[in-house]
Amino acid sequence: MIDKLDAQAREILCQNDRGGYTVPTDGLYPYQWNWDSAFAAFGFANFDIERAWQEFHSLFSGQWENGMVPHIIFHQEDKGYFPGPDVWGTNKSPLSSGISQPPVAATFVRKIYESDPKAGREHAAILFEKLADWHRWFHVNRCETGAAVITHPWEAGRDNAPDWDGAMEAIDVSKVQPYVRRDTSHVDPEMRPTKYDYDRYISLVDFARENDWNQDIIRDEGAFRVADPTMTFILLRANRDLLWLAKQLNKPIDEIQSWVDHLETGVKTLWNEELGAYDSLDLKSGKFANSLSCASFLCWYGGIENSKMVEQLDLIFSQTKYSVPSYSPMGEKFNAKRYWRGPVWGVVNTLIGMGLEDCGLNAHAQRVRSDTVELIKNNGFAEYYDPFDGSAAGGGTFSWTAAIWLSWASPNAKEG
Ligand code: 9WN
Repeated sequence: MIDKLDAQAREILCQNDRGGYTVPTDGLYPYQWNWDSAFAAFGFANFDIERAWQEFHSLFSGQWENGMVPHIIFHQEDKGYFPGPDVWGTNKSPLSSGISQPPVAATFVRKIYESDPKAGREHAAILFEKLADWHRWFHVNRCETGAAVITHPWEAGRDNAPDWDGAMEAIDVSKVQPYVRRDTSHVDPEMRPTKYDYDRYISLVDFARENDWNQDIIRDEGAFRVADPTMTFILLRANRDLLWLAKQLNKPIDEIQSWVDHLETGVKTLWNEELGAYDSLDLKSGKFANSLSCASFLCWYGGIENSKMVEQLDLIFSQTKYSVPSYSPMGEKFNAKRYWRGPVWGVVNTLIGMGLEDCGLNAHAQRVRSDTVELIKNNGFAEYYDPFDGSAAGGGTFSWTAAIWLSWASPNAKEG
């Protein structure tokens, strides 16, 4: 059974390979997505390390002059996805979106390099400078209050999380032109964000495009600016791994160390005492979201230990058959099927599990891993899963779920 799943996972990655870059799944997501791609590389490294390195190089082919690495690279136009390159209007080559995504890449570059330093040294040296430029972009443009900030829900990779509900209310959608969504023709609309959400997603893109993606204008006048635990913990971890790479490659370390120090202090601004957890903070209103989400549990991945968060995780474990739900089942906005408002995501479980293990919380890490194994074994390589009955939701034959199976969840995984 396990060997069969390993073979299936490899087959999914190969099927979703478009020649040097991997699409998340055929149809629903026909382009290269940023953090999906880093996960795909982590999966490929299990059986084809050169292909893994190639995935990073194709991702960084989309890097902007200012260091930003876009969340989507539109290598080949495809009418099956909305919003396409014309809506983003970034005029970059290759065509790309104008926002970023959680920078898991440095962490997977490190892991893949460590698995075979000889094969990886040259690749890691090329990628090091690009990663540093990208992380610097976050620190210059997105870390003004200490924690890392997102300017669009898509940037956190948790599109319709309840975290953004408050901030979304304030977005003006009166100028949004009629549009046709494509996602709901691939997947049950009940499992996707609503039209209310999409109108706001597009309004934010329209504003940034009309202002030529100028980061100062987006910061000062944009309608959405939320300090987010996903971005903060992932960037903190990525900086720690970049620092490790710098030492291996005899590169300067002071600037990277200052980024680590900055975020170690910055995460404290995300502690919501009332909730007793790390939370998203709307910088426009100054209000916490009051959302206990899967991102709250990325603290260990960021290298931050917190005993209250262990209690919170124990409580979450007791609520559903499969953990970790993307939003607390005790929260009033919980929905077991709707995307980032309840379902379990294997990729986030991987990051949470890695963090727990790094911090010596082995029993908790084991629970997260075994739930992920059961979900995949019983329901296939889905985009996400219902936390109560485990049923598959969203897209199928999903690259990042196949990747984390191969490199983290499978009993045969190197990381396992
Ligand atoms: C928008 C590709 C991406 C993931 C995100 C996930 C979803 C896109 C969408 O799919 O977002 O970026 O159209 O719904 O939320 O995390 O990277 O798998």
